[in-house]
Amino acid sequence: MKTALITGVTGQDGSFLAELLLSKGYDVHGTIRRSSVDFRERIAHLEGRPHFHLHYADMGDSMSLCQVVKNVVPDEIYNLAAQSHVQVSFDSPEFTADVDATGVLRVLEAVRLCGLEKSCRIYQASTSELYGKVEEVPQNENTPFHPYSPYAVAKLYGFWIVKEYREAYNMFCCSGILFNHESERRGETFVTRKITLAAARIAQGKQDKLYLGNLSSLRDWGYAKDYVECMWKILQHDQPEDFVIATGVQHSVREFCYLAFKRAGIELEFVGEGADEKGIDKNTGKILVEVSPDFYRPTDVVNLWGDPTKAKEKLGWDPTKMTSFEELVNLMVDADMEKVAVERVGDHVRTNLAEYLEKGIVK
Ligand code: NAP
Ligand code: G4F
Repeated sequence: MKTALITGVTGQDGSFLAELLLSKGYDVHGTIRRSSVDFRERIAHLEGRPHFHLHYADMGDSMSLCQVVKNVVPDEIYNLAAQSHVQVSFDSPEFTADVDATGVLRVLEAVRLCGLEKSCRIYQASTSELYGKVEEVPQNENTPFHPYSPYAVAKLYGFWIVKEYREAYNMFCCSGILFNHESERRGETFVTRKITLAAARIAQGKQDKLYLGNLSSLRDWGYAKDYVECMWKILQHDQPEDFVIATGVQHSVREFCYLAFKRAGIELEFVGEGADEKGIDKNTGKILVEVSPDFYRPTDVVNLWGDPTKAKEKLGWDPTKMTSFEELVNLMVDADMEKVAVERVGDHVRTNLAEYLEKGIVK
């Protein structure tokens, strides 16, 4: 039985990866942070299961990381923990650097200090945000990086320190340069989930309007459950190498929005341009989507499009066999329609969140 350690197991990807590794017969250990709220929504169904264990550790705390690596003695580490929100990284740049850049170094050093550098394979959750202000489309492993946010700059350090430890110490450590991947478990302030939740709430009369930022931004969106399989494959490969994982297909935020509302039973028509653009309900003429500059970023990455040829050739990644864009939108909307249906009007946490999202108080 192999032993895996997942940092960030409570996150979207961590929860799917834990399920995958358990299904493959791994002993799975995950790190969690102390929180005043004990309910860990995405992994609640796994807690208490045999071969699933949780440990306290923080990416900002070397000692906690060393301790967990020493106690678990993992064969594989999946370093997923991060402050993962690009817009938040402009508000908390130092925290983001500490967790997303120095945190990676702390994990690598913990492995070395525990004497596991020959036996433990490490996956680093790298990102298409490294391409940032893109220098070519589509982007592959040879495309130059041009990070365009504090998040991306921090992740760039993570990418290079992993490469450095691979070359300097011959460690099996690799980066997956993953393009955006979403799911029904996606954090509620990422654009896709914000849209699917709002579409569900508006369709059910629980929200009036959705405010978004740049509707023309382009992303290569896939399904998170498909992508965690690639994380595992990267560590099973015979050589430690970095891989781009993407679908190879690009869509705009506007397109995502159109399809999500359609699935919720509302056909939108977009009129106007830039900050004046609006999404209007074709049936009622009501304005349901508006642009709010509150959601513009100081620098925005607007043209991500991945070329996963290397992963196709070496890992057998076949995006045509994976969840399509339309299927992804539909499964997210369907899950949120169910979730919203049982939201109580008197549930003040939920109600406030919807209101805050709508007014742009929370991004
Ligand atoms: P996510 O849902 O935001 O999960 C992030 C995880 O990191 C959570 O478990 C979070 O714990 C944990 N974390 C944050 N700060 C921490 C700290 N100081 N110490 C310990 N744990 C901490 O992110 P995701 O979408 O699953 O993404 C997983 C990884 O892939 C991230 O590194 C992200 O940057 C990267 N990535 C994501 C995508 C994507 O499209 N999803 C694409 C490329 C790369 P709490 O639950 O306690 O907050
Ligand atoms: O959903 P987003 O916040 O994701 P973003 O910035 O692409 O980052 C995600 O994917 C990265 C991989 O490329 C990960 F590394 C990262 O951890 C994270 O998972 O924004 C997508 C696009 C942006 O261009 C943003 O400007 O949507 C645009 N957008 C338009 N309106 C909005 C909004 N984004 C958010 N979050 N909220 C809006 O209202």
